Amino acid sequence: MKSCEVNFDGLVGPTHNYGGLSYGNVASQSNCQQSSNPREAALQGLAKMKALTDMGFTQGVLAPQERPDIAGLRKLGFDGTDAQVIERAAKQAMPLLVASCSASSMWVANAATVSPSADTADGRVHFTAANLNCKYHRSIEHPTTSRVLGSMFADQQHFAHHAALPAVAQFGDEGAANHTRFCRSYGEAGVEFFVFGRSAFDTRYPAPQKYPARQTLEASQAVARLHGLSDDGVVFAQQNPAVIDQGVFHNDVIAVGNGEVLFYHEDAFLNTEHMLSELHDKLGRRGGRFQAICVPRSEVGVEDAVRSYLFNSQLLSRPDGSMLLIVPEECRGNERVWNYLQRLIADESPVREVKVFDLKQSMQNGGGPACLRLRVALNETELAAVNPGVIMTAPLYDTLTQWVDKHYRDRLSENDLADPQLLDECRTALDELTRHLKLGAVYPFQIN
Ligand code: SUG
Repeated sequence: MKSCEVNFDGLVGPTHNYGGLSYGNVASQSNCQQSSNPREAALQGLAKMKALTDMGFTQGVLAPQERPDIAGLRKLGFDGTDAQVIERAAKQAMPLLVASCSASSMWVANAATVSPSADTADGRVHFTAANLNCKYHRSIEHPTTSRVLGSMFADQQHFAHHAALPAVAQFGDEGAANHTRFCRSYGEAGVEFFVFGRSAFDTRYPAPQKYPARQTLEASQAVARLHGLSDDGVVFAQQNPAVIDQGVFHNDVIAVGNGEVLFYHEDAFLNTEHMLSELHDKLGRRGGRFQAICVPRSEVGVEDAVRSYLFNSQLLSRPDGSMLLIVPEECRGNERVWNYLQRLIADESPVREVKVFDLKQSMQNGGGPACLRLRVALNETELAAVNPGVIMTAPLYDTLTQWVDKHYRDRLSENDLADPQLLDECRTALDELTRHLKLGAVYPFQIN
């Protein structure tokens, strides 16, 4: 049966802003309190989705979340009407209001970890929502994420959903941003590659000194167990703590994999040789030929990789077996990175083409092309079971761009977050969106 990988991109929400909320994420910190343009952000994301659809890839859309998160603010002791909750939070604890307004659910590589049916014991596609418990503004995403994913992948015969892991730092889980899958073809059993930043219980693993390691080994192991993956179908590897301290807060900032190929930076991992040989052997036992493309630090330093987001690219397989790399505009703006990319496609590498996208609004918060998408490998039957309302088409693209033009502001700064009108605008927009995407009631304001 035919299988493919579908990219579900996060639609940027109406409250997209620069809150400086992510310690350890260089872009988020350095753009703190700049004014944002939510409309442009959403349109940039939609343009990428449309371009991939036009290239023949199956593309989906993942809905944004209700912000400000009034229910969350109430749990923190702010009461009264919804407008009073916002007003009181703005007066007493502005950082909490800012965190409650974040549109961070757009980075859906962090929404969940997904294992395709070819890898799992019960032959279903498994999803575990990520607890994102390293940062408050991200830890509030998973309940709605679970409802949205449940509505998109509702058929229990094909899809299994697991709740987020326990919400403690020891099980810090950032979803697919620290997970890659290698396979000969999407429908065949593959090798799932889990990359963690530290161990919560085993002191033999080193940890970064400056910035947090968000993903733990124990969280990755729990996800692999929940999904029913076999030992010979998984590899666990540790991220190099030194690069976390240079701003590599997720593995997808320093490596990307697809098919039989791992594209990574020389400094990305610890014990790299051992890891590569394990990937080679395990994929080999599944009939695949593992290929590693290592970018040497002499050609691209970690700092250039973090600034340009070279590795936060989408590596996509084309029907002729060659690969396409989707990179952000910032790669073209960095001479060393751009020269490297020209050499890469001129070489005998599987990557034959590079396409550049302007995602500046998201990039300024540390989210590149790969952060904006959640990959789900599906066979034909499973694809047919996905809620068709979320699959990108030319008419849906038109509907969504008009919807953005109608509801989104083109400028948002911190003061605007205290405006109760913003909550009404967000709810009105999302209510309409659930009808466009045929999601049903998924938001707190629709349920309570
Ligand atoms: O979690 N930025 C996100 C960026 C996530 C990128 N995702 C992947 N690498 N897969 C984060 O750090 C910044 C929000 C702000 O500062 O307003 C933020 O949450």
